[in-house]
Amino acid sequence: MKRRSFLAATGAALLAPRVSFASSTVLSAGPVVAQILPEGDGTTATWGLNGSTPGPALRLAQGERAEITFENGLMQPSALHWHGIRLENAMDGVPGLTQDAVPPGGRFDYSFVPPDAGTYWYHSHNRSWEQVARGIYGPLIVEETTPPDVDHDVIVMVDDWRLSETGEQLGGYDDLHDRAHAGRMGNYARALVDPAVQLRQGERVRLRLINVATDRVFPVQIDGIKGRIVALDGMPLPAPAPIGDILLAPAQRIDIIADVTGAEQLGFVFPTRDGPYDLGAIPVSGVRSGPARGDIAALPGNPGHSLDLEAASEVPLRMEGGAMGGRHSGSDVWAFNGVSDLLEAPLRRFERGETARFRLVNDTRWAHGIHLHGHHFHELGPDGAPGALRDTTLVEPGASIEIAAVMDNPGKWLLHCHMLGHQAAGMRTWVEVA
Ligand SMILES: [Cu+2]
Repeated sequence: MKRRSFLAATGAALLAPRVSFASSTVLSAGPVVAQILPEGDGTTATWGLNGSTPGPALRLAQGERAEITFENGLMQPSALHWHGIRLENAMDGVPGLTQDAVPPGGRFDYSFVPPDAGTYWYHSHNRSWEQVARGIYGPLIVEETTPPDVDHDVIVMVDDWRLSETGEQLGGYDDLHDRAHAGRMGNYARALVDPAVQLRQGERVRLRLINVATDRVFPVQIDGIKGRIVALDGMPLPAPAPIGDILLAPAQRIDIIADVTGAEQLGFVFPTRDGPYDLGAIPVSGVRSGPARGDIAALPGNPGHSLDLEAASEVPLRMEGGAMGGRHSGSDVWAFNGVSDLLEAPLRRFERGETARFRLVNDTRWAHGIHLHGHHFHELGPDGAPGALRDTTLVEPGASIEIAAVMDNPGKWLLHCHMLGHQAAGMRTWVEVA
């Protein structure tokens, strides 16, 4: 971390995703110029969608088909993945597994029905460690049929970039040293919020936090609110939970519903070893009038996650390699169960509807955020009881965790580390559902 970049962060203008309420839309990837550093400190020539990075916020209706045409105006092949959506396999956007990469100048028509309401995101899944770092991503919101009673619904994307003093992207996307450690870290971080959002004290707000960074695990502290966590990775909690210490692995999301208590701002802070780092803030002015609202209720649940843990198939998944991990095989410094990258055969084939119990063992010195495509899984507690539903789980160095999923979505699904540098260096495999 460059101290000066940290100090320079205060008071930056926030980038905003524009909103597209659409069942049919075009996402066009290409070069963009972004104001990532504070206004006046230089712009960043990078990549984005429809002229900006992040790309537009897509708001879809639960259970209704969305048609999204992807146009690739980049100089390298690309494809879009709809992270956390339990969709048809052919629409999952994984080159080499579910589709061919879209060549420069090419297009691909995505069409899917999102079964679950919640907070998701879309991002490139080709050379993702570079394309996501450069800005090929955006928020994907699936609206509840009856949304919760809030005054504001605010998307908050946390990201980091590796920038020069004048805003140029510093590259190094393929750096093997970064990959063998925690991944490629930026030296400048922001919480991206639509700058048009204005809050009043006492208003109720829904915050949809999304970690869109390629490799960084973000602890986030939110000042000026009192509320509850209502969903993780898009999936509602059965009962709202205290906010506590928020930790977001790459690709994870947290939905919070809270009342604004700050008189001047709602602030996002990244606690670091060097002290608190200001990620940005939403201004607060004035006070809401009217009667106080009631307790924060749970969001309506999403359909179908009945585990059969008794009959579950056990799948060991041991994370291996990395710096100080004793495994070096060319550019493949990471592995699952001794194997780097995808083999011809899947790690495991499941009957449709079978419950799978993955035993994740992190035998490395680094944290990994493990993501299963096409399904959500329950994190199992130490007693084996199913906990929260997630699509990405953070496994700390030396830790073990069991996750269990109903493998009910037919097709070929990637299972990988969402530290995108780790994925690029071998930490990925796939499973198949008949
Ligand atoms: Cu990893």
